[in-house]
Amino acid sequence: MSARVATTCPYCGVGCGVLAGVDAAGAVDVAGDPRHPSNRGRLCVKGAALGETTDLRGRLLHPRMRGADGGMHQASWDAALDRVASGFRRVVDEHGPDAVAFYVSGQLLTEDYYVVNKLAKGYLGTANVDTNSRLCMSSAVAAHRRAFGEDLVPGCYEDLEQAELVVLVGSNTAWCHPVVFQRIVKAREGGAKLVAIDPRLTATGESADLHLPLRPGTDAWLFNGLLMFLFQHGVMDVGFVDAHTRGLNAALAAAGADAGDPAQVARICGVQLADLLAFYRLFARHERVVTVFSQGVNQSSSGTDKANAIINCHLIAGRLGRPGTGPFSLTGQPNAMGGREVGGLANMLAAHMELDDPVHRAIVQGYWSSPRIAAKPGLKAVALFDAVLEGKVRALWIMGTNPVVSLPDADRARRALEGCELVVCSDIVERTDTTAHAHVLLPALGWGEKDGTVTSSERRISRQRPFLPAPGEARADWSIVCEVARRLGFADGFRFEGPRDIFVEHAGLTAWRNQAPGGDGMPAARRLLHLGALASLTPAAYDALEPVQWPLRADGTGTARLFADRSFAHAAGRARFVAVSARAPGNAVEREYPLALNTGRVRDQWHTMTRTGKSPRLAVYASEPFVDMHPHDALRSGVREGELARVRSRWGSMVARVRHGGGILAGTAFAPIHWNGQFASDARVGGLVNPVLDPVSGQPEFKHTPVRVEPFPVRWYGCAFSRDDLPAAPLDYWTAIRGERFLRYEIAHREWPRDCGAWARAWLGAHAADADWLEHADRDAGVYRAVRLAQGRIEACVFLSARPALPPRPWLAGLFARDRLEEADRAALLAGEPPGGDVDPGPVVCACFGVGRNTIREAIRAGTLDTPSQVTAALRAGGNCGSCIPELRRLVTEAHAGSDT
Ligand SMILES: Nc1nc2c(c(=O)[nH]1)N[C@H]1C(S)=C(S)[C@@H](COP(=O)(O)OP(=O)(O)OC[C@H]3O[C@@H](n4cnc5c(=O)[nH]c(N)nc54)[C@H](O)[C@@H]3O)O[C@H]1N2
Ligand SMILES: Nc1nc2c(c(=O)[nH]1)N[C@H]1C(S)=C(S)[C@@H](COP(=O)(O)OP(=O)(O)OC[C@H]3O[C@@H](n4cnc5c(=O)[nH]c(N)nc54)[C@H](O)[C@@H]3O)O[C@H]1N2
Ligand code: SF4
Ligand SMILES: [Mo]
Repeated sequence: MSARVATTCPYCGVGCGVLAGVDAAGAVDVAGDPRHPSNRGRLCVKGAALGETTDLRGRLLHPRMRGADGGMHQASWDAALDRVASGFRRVVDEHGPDAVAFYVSGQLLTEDYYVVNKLAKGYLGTANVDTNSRLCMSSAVAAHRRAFGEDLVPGCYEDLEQAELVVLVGSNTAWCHPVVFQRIVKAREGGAKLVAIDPRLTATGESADLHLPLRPGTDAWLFNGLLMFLFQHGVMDVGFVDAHTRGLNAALAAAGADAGDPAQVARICGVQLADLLAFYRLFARHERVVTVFSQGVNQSSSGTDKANAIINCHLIAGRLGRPGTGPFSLTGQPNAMGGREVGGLANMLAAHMELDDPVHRAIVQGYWSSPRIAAKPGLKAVALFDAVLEGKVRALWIMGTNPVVSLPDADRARRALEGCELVVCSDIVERTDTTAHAHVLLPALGWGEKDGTVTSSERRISRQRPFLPAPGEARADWSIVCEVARRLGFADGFRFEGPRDIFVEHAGLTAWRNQAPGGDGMPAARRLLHLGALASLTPAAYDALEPVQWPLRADGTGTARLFADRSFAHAAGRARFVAVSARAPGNAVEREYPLALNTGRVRDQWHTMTRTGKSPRLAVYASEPFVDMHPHDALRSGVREGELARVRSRWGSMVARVRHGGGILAGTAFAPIHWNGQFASDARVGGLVNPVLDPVSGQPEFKHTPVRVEPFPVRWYGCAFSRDDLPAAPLDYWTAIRGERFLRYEIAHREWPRDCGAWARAWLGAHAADADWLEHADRDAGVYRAVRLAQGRIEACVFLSARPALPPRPWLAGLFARDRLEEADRAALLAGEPPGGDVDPGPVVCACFGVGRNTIREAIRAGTLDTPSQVTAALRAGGNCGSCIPELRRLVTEAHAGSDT
């Protein structure tokens, strides 16, 4: 085992420290870093499975370029970089700098982000640099700037442990920020109260003391109502409001217009008045309150207003800047914050300076000594792709994001790329729905190979350090950008030898003419973002950098909480209340599209699955795209649980498996964001999402699209397992996901194959010389089963049935672990059910130890277990990352409810 390197998890914004290394057999081994303050040794299941995602299968290892024949061919770095540089140069010369654009990602490192932003804004002279953070955090950014004068997250994770009340708004923390959630759960065990505000009853809501299943999009009424309630009940820090804020009266007037009466608010939000008042009273009664919010707030056409409505409630009560208090925007991506710090958004400059402020522009341009500086905001993500479609942007460089999957109205985004003159993609994976449209593909270093820094939700800068060699010809994102900058004639601004050189330049800019307290008093622009103490880091000190929260003091120590001094970044140092007029989502449901589609995440996948899709452990929890519906809506739509359905909006459609049990309100539906053309026939939810935007932030309304659900009639359903990838088959429905020793396919088709046997043999490759083929066909009963063996070992199997009932997949998966199948197994396979003694463990609940739902139910029943921790003691389930503890709790509760009746 090589020495383990301390690095940071590349997934969510919690920013957990990871110790990673390579063992003697070459396998990557990861563990939580007990010294890292964000996680103290814990990892969620995604972090724990990182070692299963670093292999080179599917990696982009060499530059590739589209040739005259339309195909992609391997190219040298020189040729690829020249093509990018000459393409950008030509477009700028002919059409001006705003005809080129960069679309980047909160998964880039701060150093990568910094050089892209510098190249675009300081050298090419365009602010057309936007990022997937537009889809993620931009409403929170805008709300922070309106309230505090700068994009500042006031608190830290410790506040969650010190709070008496934690309110989670539009945040499925249990699944999306699991390690932070573990800290919240611990606080709750210590007596803190937990309220979840989410139209769905998620694993997060199930762990809460109170769940408010509000009507989608109505948060602004709820928090305007809370503001009025606090004011009416005298829950106000008068001294603070008078001395340190502005705008309360206007905010009260706006809130009072339609949220002055809790009964009316309860009606609008669709919640019980008693529950609403219970929440308001909890908030009023507890001094130490943290309100955590994420995409249920941000991804809305009133996202910025919703966030400000939340912040208003903290301002009136003076609850921020002190331990256990504050509004807390949880960031999604590992470096959403770092990107914001370097100004990687089309409407910002760098180091928290504003594009539209001439003083700020002069400061940045002076520091860079750059030939120019963009003077007007660039295009925000959705508008950027519109401009590509309209031919206004002619060269686009996409880095570390997969917009053909993740943008709203994603089919339109795809059309935009199809018609674009020059599409450059830097990625780690060769085949994605986006790279399919590239003219130049540039291989980037991935996690474990790349080197730099990221900033977590609590403003904590941590190092990502390499522990794997650079594969193939892959290069760091920052160095690719610098190479292109040099070829564009900008060598002077991009002479960086390594990420440390970039980091110190960035840190220097944060301090440059920054009149923060303790500054040098020169005429300047005051920003709280201050990393001056890191601006002279030596290479060795950069390598050894310990996690630290900005702003940094001169001695290099960090700051856990902002605003302890009650001083804000607005002129005059006052925070601002924002007058919020609540409004409904951009598109209302209507007769033709009667359901509001909500989209979001599942526990064990990350975004478009290019990495988590490789991990067998992460595949078991949710292995197929689905649409969660209320049973009444399913009945009305003519679809049934377990069958397939088409979900259709005015923008597009997808096909997914119907599910119940997602804790969903009647009139709404939920679909995960993860599946795409690489993993399923037709399950890219972005294709249906309405391109409605928040007018302030430009963030899309991903959580509310009017849709209808239609039956997707098929003649047969099937599943197949195979050790080797099976060739693409012309099926009406397929999904593919990787297991431990196999690929698993779920399939369905409108017609029975004319000759099932011939079809199955061809698909599973049964013509192979040593193939040993077993089959059972009963056309009248509508079943067909076949197994391919080699030397007694199962190689592949397929099951077709007129009904969606097929053999338990965990049983089939287990057979692939054996070297030989017994006679009983063969017979069972042909019978389509496990041999008598085998109990179906059920769908996997604990992915770390592979424990199934049936196994857990049985253990609860047999052992009369009462708590999740007893289940853990009995079965280990829940004992590692803890991601499944909410589900264990539900199984215990269910079992007890069942035994009472
Ligand atoms: N497992 C996993 N974890 C992740 C990610 C991942 O892909 N997978 N991605 C990371 C990223 S980039 C992000 S941004 C975060 C996102 O983290 P979250 O924001 O927690 O995740 P989402 O599932 O997008 O949505 C959160 C919740 O908002 C609710 N919601 C929908 N509409 C409304 C509404 O009108 N009001 C309220 N109050 N709630 C509403 C949804 O029902 C959903 O449960 O997760 C990060 N962590
Ligand atoms: N309907 C709907 N859509 C959504 C959302 C939603 O809730 N609903 N959420 C939105 C949010 S919050 C987000 S953050 C986005 C996420 O959406 P995306 O950013 O599109 O999703 P990812 O799969 O994370 O894409 C990252 C890409 O970068 C590649 N990559 C990984 N590491 C590196 C690297 O080091 N360098 C480079 N160059 N490439 C790398 C990966 O292979 C992958 O192709 O989706 C948004 N879209
Ligand atoms: S909570 Fe999980 S995904 Fe997020 S940083 Fe920690 S280990 Fe990674
Ligand atoms: Mo995100």
